[in-house]
Amino acid sequence: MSIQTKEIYGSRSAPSSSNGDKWSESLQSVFELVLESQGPERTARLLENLAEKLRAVAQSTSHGFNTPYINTISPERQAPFPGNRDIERCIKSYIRWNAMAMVVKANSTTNVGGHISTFASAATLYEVAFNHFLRGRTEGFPGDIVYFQGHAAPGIYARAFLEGRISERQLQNFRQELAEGGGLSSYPHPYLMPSFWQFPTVSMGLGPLLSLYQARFNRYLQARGLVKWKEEPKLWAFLGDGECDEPETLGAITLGARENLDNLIWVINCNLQRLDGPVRGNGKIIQELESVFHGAGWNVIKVIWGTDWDDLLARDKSGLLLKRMEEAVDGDYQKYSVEPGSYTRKHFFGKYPELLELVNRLTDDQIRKLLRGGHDARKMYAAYKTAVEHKGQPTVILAKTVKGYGLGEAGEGRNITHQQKKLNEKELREFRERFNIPISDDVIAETPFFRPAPESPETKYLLERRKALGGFLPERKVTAPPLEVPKLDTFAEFFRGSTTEASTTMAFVRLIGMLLRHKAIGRRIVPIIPDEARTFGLDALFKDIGIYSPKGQLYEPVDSKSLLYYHEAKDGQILEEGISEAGSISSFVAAGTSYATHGVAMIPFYIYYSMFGPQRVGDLMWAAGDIRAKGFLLGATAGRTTLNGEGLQHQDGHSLLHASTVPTLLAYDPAFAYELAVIVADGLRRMFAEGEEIFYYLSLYNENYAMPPMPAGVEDRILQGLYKFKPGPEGKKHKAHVFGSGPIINSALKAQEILAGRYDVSADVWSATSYKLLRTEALRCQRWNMLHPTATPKKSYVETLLAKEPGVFVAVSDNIRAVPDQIAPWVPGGLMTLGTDGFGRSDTRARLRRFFGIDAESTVIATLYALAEKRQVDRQLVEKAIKDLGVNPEKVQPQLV
Ligand SMILES: Cc1ncc(C[n+]2csc(CCOP(=O)(O)OP(=O)(O)O)c2C)c(N)n1
Ligand SMILES: [Mg+2]
Repeated sequence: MSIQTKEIYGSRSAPSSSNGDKWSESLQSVFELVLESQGPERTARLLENLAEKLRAVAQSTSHGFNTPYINTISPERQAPFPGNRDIERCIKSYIRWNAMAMVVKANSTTNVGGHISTFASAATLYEVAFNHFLRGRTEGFPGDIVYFQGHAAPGIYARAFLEGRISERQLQNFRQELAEGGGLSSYPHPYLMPSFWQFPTVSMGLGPLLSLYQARFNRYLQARGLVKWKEEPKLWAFLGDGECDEPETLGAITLGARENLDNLIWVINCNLQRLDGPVRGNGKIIQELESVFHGAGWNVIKVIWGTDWDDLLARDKSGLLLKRMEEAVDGDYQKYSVEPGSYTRKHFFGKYPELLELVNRLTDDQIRKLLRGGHDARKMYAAYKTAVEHKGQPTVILAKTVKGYGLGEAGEGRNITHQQKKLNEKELREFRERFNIPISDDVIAETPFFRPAPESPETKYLLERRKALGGFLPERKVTAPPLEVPKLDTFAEFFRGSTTEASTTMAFVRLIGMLLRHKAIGRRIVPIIPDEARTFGLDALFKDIGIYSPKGQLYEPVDSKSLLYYHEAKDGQILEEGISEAGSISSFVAAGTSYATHGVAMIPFYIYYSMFGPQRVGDLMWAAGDIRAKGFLLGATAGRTTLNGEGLQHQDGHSLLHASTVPTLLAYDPAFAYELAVIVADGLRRMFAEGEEIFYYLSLYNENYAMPPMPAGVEDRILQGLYKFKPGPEGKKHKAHVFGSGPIINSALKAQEILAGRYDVSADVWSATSYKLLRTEALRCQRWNMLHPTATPKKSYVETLLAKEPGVFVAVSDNIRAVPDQIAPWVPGGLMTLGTDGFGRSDTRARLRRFFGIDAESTVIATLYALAEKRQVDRQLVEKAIKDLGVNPEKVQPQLV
């Protein structure tokens, strides 16, 4: 109820202060009387009843978290616009034209698509920010961080073209990246344009979520003393109103208020439309978002009406104009943007005769041109200025615009506008006229680009503004110096092995403990955990390095007397994200790109339940690839049977396959502590010493077994994905090879004994650490051979390794068969694979492994069957083994359709 009461009344209908004081005093004394005689609960009820009655007569009254449907900043409080409006309008018009032209041009000869209407509605939002607020990187200042709305990319390119940073050729090749001379990516993709784009945004919802965690990560870096900036950079995220339907957009906004992220500004372009039609035709998206953000503790600035409306509102003494503004729904407002002014006069103002009077001095054309706030540079400037100065909360600016603004008949405000990619000649002429673009009739049909001369006032102004603000944006620069990563011998203890049983998760806990103590990189490690530190045995870190909290620890933790108490600290190193995998991976992205964003390399280790990895947040992992994030993803409690009691929704046997689909992600499935250490050590070297922009996925398991010492000389092979771990005995009649991964290598080792002891088969056991890497290397060779058919063919690592190995090949792991199947085409004589296809269920490991057919006995049967298929043993032998080993041939099949 109390939200911004002053603003609610603005300067128009507020009672005069002396009268107001009298009324206030009288109400206060009545209130005190009631409170005293009736008690607080009854008083509250009475007041609520009265408020209800008030709402019934005055719709403008604030209720819940909403304020009236007018600008938050009243004209008196509006900061004056400091720029040259005429020049800025000119620049903006040229950018509008080029942004439209690049899409139209590209689609005149191709079908590559593109968007015109998103930027058309957002041009003022961007231009005011570019000319007055967004700061580039300078000495001692990393630059503001800006998330550009993906579909507005043409506008950002068009500006870079005017700035002279993008050539005409590139503009011409928008969405034709493989064309001669190179082209421009459809949307912001740092992977594709690594010196331009910094943050991928186009998968709706990811940009806002990433920006929240990035804002918090900026604070973390400062709190830990890893950066010292002259000023704190701001984070700006430009979003669509439709984008706010994504749970990722709004799902984490309380973080912003909880951690007082006043470095964060979201600008939501409320053009009232998404792709198919209105965002909230029957309601008001701005009001809906206002209440959500207010409720979440954000500072909300609504920019609904342009300057032309100030006078109308000021003259409306009856409050009817506001009433009418609140009555009309977004579907109506969309219609007003499409229809002529006469329609708005009749249907909007015409509802109340007093309102008709209010606009009787305006022509229909003037009514049609009454600007919405998001198209008015003065209103946007004031909103931005208030936002950057606001303390203690993040700010969201809700700016009302028209989708496809300026397209006229070709799409302005129309439901089809999002998909509009072509303009006919008449429409092009209208566009040119409306925005005053100096392009003559004879060439207009070709939609030529327009760039004012370098010495023109527009170019000078534009460049001078960027210079004053520190340089161009967006721009991605990698300046972080390489880190002194630990040498391989640092990990010697892992190479010696141990007879004490341990899991690879436990090995990882030891490993990260060691890295955290490492002189050169210890402080750069960022452990990220979604509420599972205790599950993985990482709670020991709480006390040692602390959990980051901007408030420190305001309470005495219940376990303060214990050794491993829950320790929050202002300079804590752990990011404990609570139960949010999406938030955690966002932190991973922020930390993993710090080398580019801030010039300070950080090393994130994000450890989580592997089931809630790519399956849950795969799109964010894909974005982590696009943004060139570095670091380690650790899918712990992996394995559909190794995590045995948790059942169907927890038991993961397919993340490695998901992970294999991300091009820059190296996916490993280590079996032993030494493999883990070799992979992590090499990852550190490649990413942080050599500067490779890749990241790692490692499965970690919770099954304990003795960790063997590392065989000599296998380091490179561990990294390449496959090596012989334990050869089978000599002097047997038959030969086989079993590839094992993770803890299931123990099935392979036990099968090796049974095969030798009972069936006269010598089986070599191999450790398969990465089917993905084996496959991609083989694919590279295959492609080269195909395209160089007469040259000496290249042989892949896996072919070379297996070429001289006689016998059959079997692979067994705790993953679905498609994981090892990845290398089948290159295995001599084919690969027989065993795996955990189907839903998991709760039971003992032994029973589950029998059920899925990945235990030692099942591996023996599969090996004998593979030999029988090659006619090397009798089929009867397989049948005998099935009986001998007590495997029920009619056992239930995991359901597969
Ligand atoms: C996750 C995801 N789902 C769907 C899309 C397809 N899509 C692209 S733009 C768009 C509509 C966007 O509307 P809005 O956020 O209001 O942006 P506007 O163009 O109106 O500014 C949709 C559905 C997408 N890019 N990402
Ligand atoms: Mg929209």
